[in-house]
Amino acid sequence: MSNESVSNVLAGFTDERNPDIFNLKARPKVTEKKPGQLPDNMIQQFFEDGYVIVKDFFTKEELEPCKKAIERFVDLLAQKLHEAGKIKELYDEYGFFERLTKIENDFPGANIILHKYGVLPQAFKDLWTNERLLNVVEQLIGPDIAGHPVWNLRTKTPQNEATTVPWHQDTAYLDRNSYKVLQPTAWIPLLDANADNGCMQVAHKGHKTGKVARHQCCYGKTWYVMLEEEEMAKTLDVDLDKDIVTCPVPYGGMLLLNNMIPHRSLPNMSKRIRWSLDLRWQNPYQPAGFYGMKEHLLFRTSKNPDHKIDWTGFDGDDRWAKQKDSVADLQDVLPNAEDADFDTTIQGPWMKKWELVHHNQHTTKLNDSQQLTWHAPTKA
Ligand SMILES: O=C(O)CCC(=O)C(=O)O
Repeated sequence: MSNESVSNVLAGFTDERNPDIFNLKARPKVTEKKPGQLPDNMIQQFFEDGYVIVKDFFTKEELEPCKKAIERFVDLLAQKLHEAGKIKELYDEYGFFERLTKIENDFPGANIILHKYGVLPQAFKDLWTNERLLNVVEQLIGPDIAGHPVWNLRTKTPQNEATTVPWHQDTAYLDRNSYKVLQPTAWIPLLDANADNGCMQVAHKGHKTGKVARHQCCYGKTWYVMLEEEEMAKTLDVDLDKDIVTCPVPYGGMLLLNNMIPHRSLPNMSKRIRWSLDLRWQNPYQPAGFYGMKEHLLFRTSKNPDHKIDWTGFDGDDRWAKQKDSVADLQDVLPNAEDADFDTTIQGPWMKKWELVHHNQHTTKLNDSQQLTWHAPTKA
């Protein structure tokens, strides 16, 4: 590799320090206490430690519609795979925590198709823009709030490498413009998440330097970037013996994460699917850092308390297809790739940003021009 291409690959690493943006100094002044808002010590913990676990935040009525929407997605996926002869049965006698695993046994990678489905049902929108939740986000970034284009449904089927996310800083997936922007995440499990079923771990205070460490791609047989523990210790001053914190989150709770904090998810060693959503926000007047592929969406503005969210553009903008197009010049098109509806690979610009140290089915298709989405069958 030439020196120039090496430096291009490593362009995401930065020695610049941006601690003020992510630490206590960034904390907005909130004068009026609003429903749902967290006590001061928890907001302080978010900035000081880089994360905070919030228990008992959501009601059953706020979370159950998300589970129902996911059940519907799984059903549509089962029908589609069954119609195509890819799975033996519909497995409709299995419930929310088991059915996708059964489907996955017949068609490995089914969970990936669902992960990248990219459709935001009303229930997810309602959760993302929940009044009380936005009141908390206001405590972190102030009264002007946009939804970040990167949101995820995690389809964490048991003992599956594809759903075990290695150490990373969220900024590693984005372009350098995001390095200057506080983009908090709410990680919301749809069951009691614990070490056995693959909850999250964080590196306590690992955001404090304000640096983005050198990541690599891709982890094992996945599309994920990865941050070596040695690099985390060297660049982000993480003490691997003391700073790693396991974060169980009960159903109804959430884990709030700073976008600079190194985190990972543990393997799911249980028999149930560990479903979760991760949703992000930021100031609407700052860049999303998503390579210009998709912009954020205004949720709240201090200029207009009656602002109505307009989802039209956001809904129509398929980020998974754009991610793939953005890296389409890297290799020749692969001939005879499988039906696009059942493509179980993922590509994205982060694969060009970091050094590619492992090649797998995701990286070899960096240039495949197939569509990324599968289309739900219309059902009477
Ligand atoms: O849910 C997971 O397993 C990983 C989530 C994650 O890494 C993230 O939200 O950045």
